[in-house]
Amino acid sequence: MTELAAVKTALKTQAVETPSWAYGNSGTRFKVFAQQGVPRTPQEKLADAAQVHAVTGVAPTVALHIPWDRVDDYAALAKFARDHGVKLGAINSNTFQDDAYKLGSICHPDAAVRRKAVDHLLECVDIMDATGSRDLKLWFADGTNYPGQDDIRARQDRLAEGLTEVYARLGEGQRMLLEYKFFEPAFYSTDVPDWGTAYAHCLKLGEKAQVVVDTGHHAPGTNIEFIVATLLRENKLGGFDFNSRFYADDDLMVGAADPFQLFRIMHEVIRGGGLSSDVAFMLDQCHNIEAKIPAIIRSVMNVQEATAKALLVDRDALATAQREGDVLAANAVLMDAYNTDVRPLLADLRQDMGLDPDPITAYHRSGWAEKIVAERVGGQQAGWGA
Ligand code: PSV
Ligand code: MN
Ligand code: MN
Repeated sequence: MTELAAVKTALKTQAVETPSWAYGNSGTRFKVFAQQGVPRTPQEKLADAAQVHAVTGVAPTVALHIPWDRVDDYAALAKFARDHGVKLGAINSNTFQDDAYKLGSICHPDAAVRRKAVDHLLECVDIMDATGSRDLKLWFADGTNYPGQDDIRARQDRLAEGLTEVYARLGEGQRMLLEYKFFEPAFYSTDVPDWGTAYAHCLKLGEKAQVVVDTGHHAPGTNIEFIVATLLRENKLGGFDFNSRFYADDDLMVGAADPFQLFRIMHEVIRGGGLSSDVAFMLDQCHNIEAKIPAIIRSVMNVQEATAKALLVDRDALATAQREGDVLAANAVLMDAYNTDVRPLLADLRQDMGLDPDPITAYHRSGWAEKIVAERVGGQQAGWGA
């Protein structure tokens, strides 16, 4: 196999999961700009996600968020997805939108609130059983706003206790993915603020507990690829929530703010096991001012471009330069790959897969955007920015 053929083969195995909430209306705490044609039901979100998969060929699963995507029959929803050519992916829990969670959820000082939160997480595992989903994705908004507000060490004990109960409920082949975020909505202390805290909990819990790296959840200047390399080395990287940020948790299209960072991350993924490992490539984005489906298509393409460039790194030349201590040559090997225009390669790949080489144009040509504007009135808010 030629080198390019090998790169294409690898790219065909990549799967990018899109989030149901990215299809709905979203905004900031200042304003939600409603768009026409956005989905009103989980089924309509899946139908939109199916369009993204239809034109990219690499977005076969959709993450759900409970209760935003609550339905009576999850097995039926999974069948609906399959009938539309996609599958249900990670189940995202929500322990942040109820009044009861003002002082936290799983770390709350009151045992009754902790019970409510853990029961919700257990319900999410029930849903996974019905949908056939592998991953339970946990992000906790828990933390404190003022020094002394609560005992930050006791909160870690409560976190461990709750996670242990949920971990015990996981079935064969199911995983718990623990996401960290350094601040917000809590401003003084956050209960899972960084990869070290997430890693420590996952390590104690066992093999089925893995860390999720949301690319928007770090302080400016953080070397995210180092975290990725370390977690992969420890076999503890469960997946990514991809998005990009200029300032904080902006949830912009992945690769928009810093495509070079995305390349460096993908380089470490390839270095650490490649695309066939159990790392879930998920998007976690909100499209506040741009059209949603094209933005998600663009995001999937951005992930593919960064991946293609990472696959093009001349690993032998890099290893030689590194061994010889040739700093400039080593850096040049990486930059050569990064500076390669991989768009023709990806266009070829899509043609090989029986797709239009240009997914965005193909989507616009499909007439889907006009159809949903005509058919859907009163679209749903994703849950954010109310
Ligand atoms: C909040 O920061 C957040 O963006 C987390 O990244 C979660 O993954 C997501 O919401 C969905 O709950
Ligand atoms: Mn996230
Ligand atoms: Mn986030």
